Amino acid sequence: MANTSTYDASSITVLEGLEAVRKRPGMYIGSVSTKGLNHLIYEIVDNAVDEHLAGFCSEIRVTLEEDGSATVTDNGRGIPVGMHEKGMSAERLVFTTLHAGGKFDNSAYKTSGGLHGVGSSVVNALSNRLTVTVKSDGRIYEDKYEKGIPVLELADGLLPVIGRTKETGTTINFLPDDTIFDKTRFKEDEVKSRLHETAYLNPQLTIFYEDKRPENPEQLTFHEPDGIIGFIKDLNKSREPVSDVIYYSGESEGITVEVALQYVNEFHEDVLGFCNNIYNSEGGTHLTGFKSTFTNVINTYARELNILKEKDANFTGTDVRNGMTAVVSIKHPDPRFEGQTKTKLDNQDAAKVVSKVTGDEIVRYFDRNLDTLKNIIGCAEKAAKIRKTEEKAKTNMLSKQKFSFDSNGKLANCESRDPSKCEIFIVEGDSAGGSAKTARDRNYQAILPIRGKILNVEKASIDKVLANAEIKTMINAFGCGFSEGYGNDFDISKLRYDKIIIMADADVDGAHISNLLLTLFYRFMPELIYEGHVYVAMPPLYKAVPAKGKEEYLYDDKALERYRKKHKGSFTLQRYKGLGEMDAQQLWETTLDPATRMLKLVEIEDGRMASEVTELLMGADVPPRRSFIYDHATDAELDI
Ligand code: TSJ
Repeated sequence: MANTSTYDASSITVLEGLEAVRKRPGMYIGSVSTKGLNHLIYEIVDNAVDEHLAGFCSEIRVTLEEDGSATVTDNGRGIPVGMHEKGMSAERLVFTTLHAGGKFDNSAYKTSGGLHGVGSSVVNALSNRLTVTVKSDGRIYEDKYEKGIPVLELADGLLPVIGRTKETGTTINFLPDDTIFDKTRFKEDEVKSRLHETAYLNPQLTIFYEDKRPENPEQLTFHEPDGIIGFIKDLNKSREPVSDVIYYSGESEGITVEVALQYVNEFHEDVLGFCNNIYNSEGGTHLTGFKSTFTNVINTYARELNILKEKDANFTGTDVRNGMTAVVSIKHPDPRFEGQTKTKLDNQDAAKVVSKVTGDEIVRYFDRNLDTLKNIIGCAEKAAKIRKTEEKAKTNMLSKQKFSFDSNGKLANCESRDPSKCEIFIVEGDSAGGSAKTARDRNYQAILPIRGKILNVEKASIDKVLANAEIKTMINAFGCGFSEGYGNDFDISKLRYDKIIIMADADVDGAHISNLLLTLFYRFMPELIYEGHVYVAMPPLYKAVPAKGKEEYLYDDKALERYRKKHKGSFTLQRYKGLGEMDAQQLWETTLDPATRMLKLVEIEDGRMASEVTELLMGADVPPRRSFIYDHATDAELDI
């Protein structure tokens, strides 16, 4: 070895760190599904956003390359390439040590927003190859890694210079390790919506996105000078507004606060918290500060306006936020996080400051916009009325014993009582339900046919939801109860089926049914989704039977196109119009048999953008009436 320092103590720690990441990747990036894969890109991009926050970078480029790799470029100062302690360049430290932070953190903001924000070394460890290109001091430097290990031997720890330039910046190109990830194809829709969100949170930043992969080449620019106001408008674009977008900002104790909010005509709230541009999925002190002050302000006004009479109780926080979409974004010099996934902001001063800014600014706004205030109080009144009905309905129900177990409706249950082996198919339509009952393996597969369009739970109050026979049967069959804003009776440990599989046609109606069911689960049984129990079956569109060779199921028109290109000889093509038209044998092969079927695992993404992505699940062109679940449903995990 030319360089003896290769074997010193620091490189041993490096290898141990890499090994830990490769052994338990989920600990560092959440999962090895598509969600975890996309996370690699965000992990890298966040570094460039840091450089933007530090004031040195105005443009970021993200390219999904033809060879399956991703490239991220910024026009910042360039990662320092100079020699650091123990004969390692600063750049190598960034890419080989876990939690490389501190000295290389941009002083103003620590953005690492949780367990998963652990940085570039994790991406490096999980990549077959990774190339770093740094432009600084007139030179272009390059360094290369394979599975996290440096491939270049450096003389005196100095990076090779591969060219000259007047520009500065950093470029990372990496190819995810296919022995670690289930699938290594980045999902463009998620990447795009995350980048778009980053643009909303950083109104001075421009993000160029390019997909060079042959399936659907695309170039987009995300630049959102209206910031979180634009974010709110986008989140609400398929909802009916009840107010303008309200925006305020302020600063105190070195913490800056920005809030944008709007009311829409729906029975739910959507309040998102960000700290230093990182989404806090578990919320935290910034949100509690915002919520408590907002509730107090509205109650005070409601009494002043005599909408709440002396004898009336205050509106609850949930009442006040009925219909609210809000983004609370703060910048904090030293954020701390707690909670299961370390995404819950814990700084008490954040609550205080957000509360103060909200108190000052929202009162100023409402004093000048009385009509908006009255509309908002109207939303709270509606919510309070429903809450009171629900409370009554719930007490009644509890006394009547919530669900009788004889009323299992049309459920054809399975024989096994071992939940880890059992599956339940929720099947649209009686005829498909009938075939499914014949086709299934009754030992472990249960079938629950549902008819037509179930209730749209987004718009209905809980007593209506629970009066719906099909919903009742479902809740009853799953065995865990349900949860709602007022009290949580959901117990996932009682779940009777490991997999809950939605089975609907691959058309617009089917997509609608899936959407309604997912909305139901998301609202009343979200843990089912969070814990990875909910799937959507992907019935094939075609079966191709070649003159010789094996028949093949094709799941969409693109697959058919590929098949036509690949198979020169003659073949017959069978088209499935719907689940109802398949006989039991076909249904078994295409949709029920674990050996041949295709399932999509429904995941909730950290992303929360209502993007144009409504066709993710079914490939159908469905209007975006309620798109959040589809946005969150990542692509198929082939279940074989
Ligand atoms: F572009 C990118 F996303 F691929 C990317 C950019 C990926 C990674 C891992 C890092 C970066 C990056 C880092 N862009 N800019 C920087 N800046 C620094 O690391 C830097 C530069 C100069 C100084 C200084 O004090 O002079 C300090 C820092 C932290």
